[in-house]
Amino acid sequence: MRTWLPLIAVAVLASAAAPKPAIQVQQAEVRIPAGGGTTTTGYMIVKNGGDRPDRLVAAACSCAAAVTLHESVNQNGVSRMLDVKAVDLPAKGEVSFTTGGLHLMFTGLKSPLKAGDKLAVTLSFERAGPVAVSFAADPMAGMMGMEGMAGMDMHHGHSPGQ
Ligand SMILES: [Cu+2]
Repeated sequence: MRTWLPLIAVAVLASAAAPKPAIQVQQAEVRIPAGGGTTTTGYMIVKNGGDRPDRLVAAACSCAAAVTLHESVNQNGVSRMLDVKAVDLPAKGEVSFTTGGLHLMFTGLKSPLKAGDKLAVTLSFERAGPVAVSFAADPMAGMMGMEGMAGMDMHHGHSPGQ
């Protein structure tokens, strides 16, 4: 009996390591810029259903020259945007990208957006790897949440960077 125990332990470890898709992205929207501008913002909710933390480290879209991770912060009453190197996703947790907080920054949009357009964005996660997400173009993107009416709101989840 005793000699079987190590084999059982190995079997349990192997099944626990089996991969499963952990990342889910919901309410992915990009705001249609006013006046045909070529810079805009994207919003979403990123859920990590996995047992281990992950990090969003990059975003890309063939629709734009660049997509970067940004966070709006309020410093001494002045709202400004900071580059974010990575966004931590706790195990079994979620992070919201909303107006006045974290967002994707699209620069150099290659064609004008209209309502109903879908942008194919690839999000890159440290652990989960690339995840393809369709962002819907909407003139009100990011404005439907609790903070939607307060563009200069004072509360934001955490300080930028590490
Ligand atoms: Cu920005």
